[in-house]
Amino acid sequence: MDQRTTLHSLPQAPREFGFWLDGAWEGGRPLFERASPGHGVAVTLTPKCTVADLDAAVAAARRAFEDRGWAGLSGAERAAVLLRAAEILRRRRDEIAYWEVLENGKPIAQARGEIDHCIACFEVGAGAARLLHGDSFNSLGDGLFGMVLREPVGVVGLITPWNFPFLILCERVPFILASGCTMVVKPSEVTSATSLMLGEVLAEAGLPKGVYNVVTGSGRTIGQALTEHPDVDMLSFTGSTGVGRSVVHAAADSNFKKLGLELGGKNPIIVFADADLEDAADGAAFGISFNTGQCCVSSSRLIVDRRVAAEFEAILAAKMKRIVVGDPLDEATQVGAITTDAQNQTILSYIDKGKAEGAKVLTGGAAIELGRGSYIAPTLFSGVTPDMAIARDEIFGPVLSSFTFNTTDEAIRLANDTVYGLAASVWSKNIDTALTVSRRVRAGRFWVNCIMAGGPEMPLGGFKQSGWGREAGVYGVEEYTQVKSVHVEIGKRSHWIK
Ligand code: TXE
Repeated sequence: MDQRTTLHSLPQAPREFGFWLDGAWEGGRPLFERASPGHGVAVTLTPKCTVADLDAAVAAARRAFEDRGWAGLSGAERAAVLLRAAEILRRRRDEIAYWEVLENGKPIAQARGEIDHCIACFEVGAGAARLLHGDSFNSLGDGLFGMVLREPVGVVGLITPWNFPFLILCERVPFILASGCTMVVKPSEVTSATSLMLGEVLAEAGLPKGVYNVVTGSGRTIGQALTEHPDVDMLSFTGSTGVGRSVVHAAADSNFKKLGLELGGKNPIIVFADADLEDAADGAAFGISFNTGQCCVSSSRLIVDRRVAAEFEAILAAKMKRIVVGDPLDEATQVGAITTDAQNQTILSYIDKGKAEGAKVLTGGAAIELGRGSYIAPTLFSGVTPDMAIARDEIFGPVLSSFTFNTTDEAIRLANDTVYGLAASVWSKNIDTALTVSRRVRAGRFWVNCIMAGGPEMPLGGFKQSGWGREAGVYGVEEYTQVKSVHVEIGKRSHWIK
């Protein structure tokens, strides 16, 4: 069997992983078996680590930070490691995409595209490592000179979710490394394989031992212990708003570690009558169906100009019906499986709630039976009112709720009528409308006549209850630094004691 065939069929037996500690694999722990959400077949076995394993990983990261073997390198030397990692990822792209698909259920073609994005993250991180700098104050008078230094914050804990296991990891790791920090990663227990594989990639790229460690296990044990750990200087958490809140409490109750949080979203897509309706409908269909709607930036609230609402919903429903839902290992699949049974139940229960609250299903509205795995048809609800559960809660599935507006002010008010502020999109050919809406809707990422566009140069993160801080790009590297003011007296001191 050639590699292409192998990477399009299920493995003969689940692949067993160790965890990644101080630059090497560690084994001998009880194992967690993960079944492919698209097929219901066991695909991986990953260790159920103990809190003692976590302590060992934090100690390794601490040692690697304090010995200056990474933080003490020049930006150019760190960049060289990151660029080598990008090259290795390019070589191992199809293999990493394959394991991502098996654990997550996303389509294989999409997964390969995501790995390409991850490679770009390492390249941008390399550039940022060389450009990271502080500031100076030449304005303090002839007797004093001020420098503002950026120093790596230290040991970082990184907790990631299951929806984009490798992409969310790579939107953080290269930037954490660029800053000179070391880290302990705790991936979601159901999608740990590719975070573990990155350990091998980084070792081959020449990253010193102990700089990148991965400890696998449940959120309640390993995740919680990482958030409470007194020797972790900063924690970056991506996941649900509820756990995000507990992370804030844990940080306060332990050592006030610095936090970066990327939490939920209920993101608006606003379509004006003067938009290219075909383009906007394609964007709306993509925005809610990509990754089965299991995206923090999914555009799940359609806010459409009343004058074109019926026409637009009809175009959109027709497009959503044509989305190819199917086996994640099939090249033609556009939307794969729902990643966990719990998430599948959550989405179906919201679809039931939407129907019970009186919203009208224009397309979808049910599970798709493919004989194995969990699949849900991209769903469009019309006639949604702002008080309905499907209008307010993050469903995290392919379920789009449609509202209408009469004026630009009303569109902005509806867009902001949420506790979240992660992303938003506006579709209009009028520059005044597009810019006014972009400036007044409170969201960390904004798209004008496009959706989910961009690259790792651009920062990402949320307003309001969608989180704290920014990841990626130069902003992302700065997030993992502390700022220090250095004051230098020039010449003879003016004495206090006369
Ligand atoms: O997330 P959790 P879940 C949202 C989405 C989804 C819901 C639940 O609405 O339906 O969250 O998903 C670790 N201390 N998002 O339950 O539990 C856990 O092991 C420390 C949005 O999977 O927040 C995993 O590694 N860590 C989101 C990570 O936290 C803990 C992406 C996320 O899991 C922990 C995912 C604890 N007490 C879900 N409990 C986005 N913004 O993209 C769990 N974890």
